[in-house]
Amino acid sequence: MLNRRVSFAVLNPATEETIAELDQAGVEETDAAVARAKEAFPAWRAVAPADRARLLRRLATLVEEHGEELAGIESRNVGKPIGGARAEVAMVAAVFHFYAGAVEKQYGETIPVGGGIDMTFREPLGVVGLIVPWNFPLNIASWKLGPALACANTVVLKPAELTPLSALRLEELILEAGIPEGVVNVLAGPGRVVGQRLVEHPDVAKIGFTGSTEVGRSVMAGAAATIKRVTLELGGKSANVVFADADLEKAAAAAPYAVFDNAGQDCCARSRILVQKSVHDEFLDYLVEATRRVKVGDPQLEETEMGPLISAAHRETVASFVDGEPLFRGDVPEGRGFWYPCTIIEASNDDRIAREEVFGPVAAVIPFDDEAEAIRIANDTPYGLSGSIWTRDGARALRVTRALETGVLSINSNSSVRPTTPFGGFKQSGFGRELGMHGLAGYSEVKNVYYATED
Ligand code: TXE
Repeated sequence: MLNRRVSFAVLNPATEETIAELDQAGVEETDAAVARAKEAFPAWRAVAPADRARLLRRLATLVEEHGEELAGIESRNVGKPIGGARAEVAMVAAVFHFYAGAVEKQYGETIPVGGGIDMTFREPLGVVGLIVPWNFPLNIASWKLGPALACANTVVLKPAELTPLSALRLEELILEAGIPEGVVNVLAGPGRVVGQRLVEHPDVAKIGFTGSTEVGRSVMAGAAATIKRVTLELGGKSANVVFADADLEKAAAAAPYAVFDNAGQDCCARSRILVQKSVHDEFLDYLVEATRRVKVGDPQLEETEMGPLISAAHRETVASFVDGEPLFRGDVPEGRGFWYPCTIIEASNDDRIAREEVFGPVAAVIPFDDEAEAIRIANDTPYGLSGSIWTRDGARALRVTRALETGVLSINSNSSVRPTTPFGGFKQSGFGRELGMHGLAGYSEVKNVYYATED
């Protein structure tokens, strides 16, 4: 049989132009990448912690030095506003800085036992497969790469087919930083080929996955055959709970950005806005006004706050959630690009719009009577990733915080993600934690050692 090169086009979703043509990796390339990572593992694991920290620090600095270039790639490939892309690249550097610092702080324990000394070590897993989505390509890659490398694993990284460019550039910077060849291998190829092969491969010890709950399920099922470790960061349908005693103007000014940032293609999107009935109309007025001000347009302009969706197919999916006349529909640029307007819909928590992850700029506003009902509605979802509570009552904030079934919460804020704090889901939003010191636990194994000291 002839060996045929298969290539695929990478688009700019704001212009629909092809910005790259890449060779598509298949099973053979995946096996070769895993073999390279396996070969590189013993030497990488033997690098002294201080030296590994220095290499990660150098990578963080290179990301900073190439910040403008990387932000440009991400903006063109994902359709992200350039300002947001810059902030994301700054976070990538911060994540590598954090994990550079963490390399030498993974202490073991000594545990009191009779007859000897008991101690624990943190050991690397070996080759890990990292599968990342298209919404925050470089950012989410760094959340997995940072701890994986800090714990001395080697890596095969598979970016999403739609957005492989920033990861391919990062691979070059990784080599430039002095991280040895074979330690990180980036493969651009389809999920059901490259991703699935990584999941099945007997030499891959763990899969770090971010993506849809549906594919997450198949990753988990596929991992069972080789008892692979998995970390799954999946979809969300998070609640933004606004109580009558909140600073309504502040809550309404923030709410659009909790749904429409990244054109709603954000697993943390607070796409169910729960509003207490006594302030419902007042809040909606503020919300519509604030949403009207969201600047949608050319991602290359500094002032732009929202760009297009990732693809024509995804726009169709998003549109399928909206029937009838919404409460509010914003404007989008005319002409080419996969645009979809900011949309606000009044809904009940039983409606499809409130049950499924839309992954687009569509917010569902749902009224509630009191605290108990707010908690019941917020938890009435298979997901549990993020959420916000808006109230001036501190005791209520803490009561509701404890009652909500979600991995990440913010009080009087939209903020979910920081390099230093744990991130991950409850329920069908996945399991395992990324970022902060918690992120390290997913990339190492605890070894317990007993040393007999008595004859
Ligand atoms: O995700 P997929 P898609 C949600 C969001 C979105 C929907 C579909 O609701 O609309 O998922 O997006 C790889 N074995 N999220 O289709 O398919 C794939 O190549 C192994 C939420 O892009 O889950 C890509 O690299 N890997 C989310 C990655 O999995 C496979 C982010 C994610 O793609 C595979 C993205 C397979 N069988 C989408 N099939 C979040 N939590 O942020 C695909 N992949």
